[in-house]
Amino acid sequence: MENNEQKKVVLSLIQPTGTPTLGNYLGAFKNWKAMSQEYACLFGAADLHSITVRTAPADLKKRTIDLFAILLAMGLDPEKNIIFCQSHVPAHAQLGWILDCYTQFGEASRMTQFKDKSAKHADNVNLGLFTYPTLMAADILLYNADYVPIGADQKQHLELTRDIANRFNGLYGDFFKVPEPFIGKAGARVMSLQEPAKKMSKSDTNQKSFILVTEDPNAIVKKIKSAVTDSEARVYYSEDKPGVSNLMEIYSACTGKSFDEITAEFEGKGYGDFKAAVAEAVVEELRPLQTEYAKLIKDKAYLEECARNGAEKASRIADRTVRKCMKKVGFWQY
Ligand code: ATP
Ligand code: LTN
Repeated sequence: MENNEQKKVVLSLIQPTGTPTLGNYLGAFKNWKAMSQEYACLFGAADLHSITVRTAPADLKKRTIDLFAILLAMGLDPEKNIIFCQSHVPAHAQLGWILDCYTQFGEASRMTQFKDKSAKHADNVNLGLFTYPTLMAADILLYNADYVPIGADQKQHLELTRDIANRFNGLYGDFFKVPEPFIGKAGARVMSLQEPAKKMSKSDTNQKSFILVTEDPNAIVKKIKSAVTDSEARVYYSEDKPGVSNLMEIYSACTGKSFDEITAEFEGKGYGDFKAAVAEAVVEELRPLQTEYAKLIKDKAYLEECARNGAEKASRIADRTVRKCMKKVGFWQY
């Protein structure tokens, strides 16, 4: 990581729970790419987090490698930034344990993600689900991150991270950097193509509701054609038209056009023309990523080399933090 000029540090991870969607891409990855030019960034796969929900071993491995390749394929530079896989850096689990001991049961019990996920996976309410946020706090605090790009659903976890950091600092003197959330600019919240009141999510059971970043262009066109709209056949942005507004958001995010420009472009035309244009914009937006991904995913040796480099660079920073933190707590060191 080039941090000679004391650039601010940005860290964000994503769970390898499935292939990323257009929502992940427009809502998170595009911001990551923009931030990677300006900040000292760490991005990667939160694979330790993803075993809080039962996953077949082969799936975990494939999804992690896929996600890693996608991060590289979208143009994140592994030389300029640190692109890594959480489980390759043991310091995450080490600091996670320490932070568990500075987090109250009551605090962790209040996390809405814990409540939601334990209801959803009632047959597997494991301790990892409960301590998920302290591992996430470790991810962030290990690298003294200044900014953490996250979706609104993760704000509560970031608040808890700040509380833990402040508590530790109160006990042992200023040690952890207290991070700020970075919520991406408006217009990047992509909704389900079938139920536009819900966000587009890779774990949705309805395949027609999402577009995967690696999806075949013909399938993208089909899914956008069958996206839910309304019967008015006029393209304008309105809360009463969630389906059309969502497609406008997508079109705007891919082309840079404003909503007014889009409305003008489709004045007097029906949804057929509009959907065809949205589909083409999405296909074009994803094309460079897909071309690069197709090359990278065949080159396991290169992916492994990048993962090893990323883990080494991350470990250098993270191991120092853990050592210093353990010293503060009073562990015997030699
Ligand atoms: P899951 O379905 O497993 O809950 P997800 O697809 O909802 O996953 P996350 O892995 O929780 O996505 O999120 C990773 C990042 O992508 C976060 O920064 C989140 O804000 C962003 N993101 C996810 N879905 C969308 C969306 N529909 N629109 C915009 N951003 C999104
Ligand atoms: N919980 C996050 C993924 C995540 C993360 C992090 C995000 C794990 N560790 C550290 C930011 C910083 C999610 O589900 N989106």
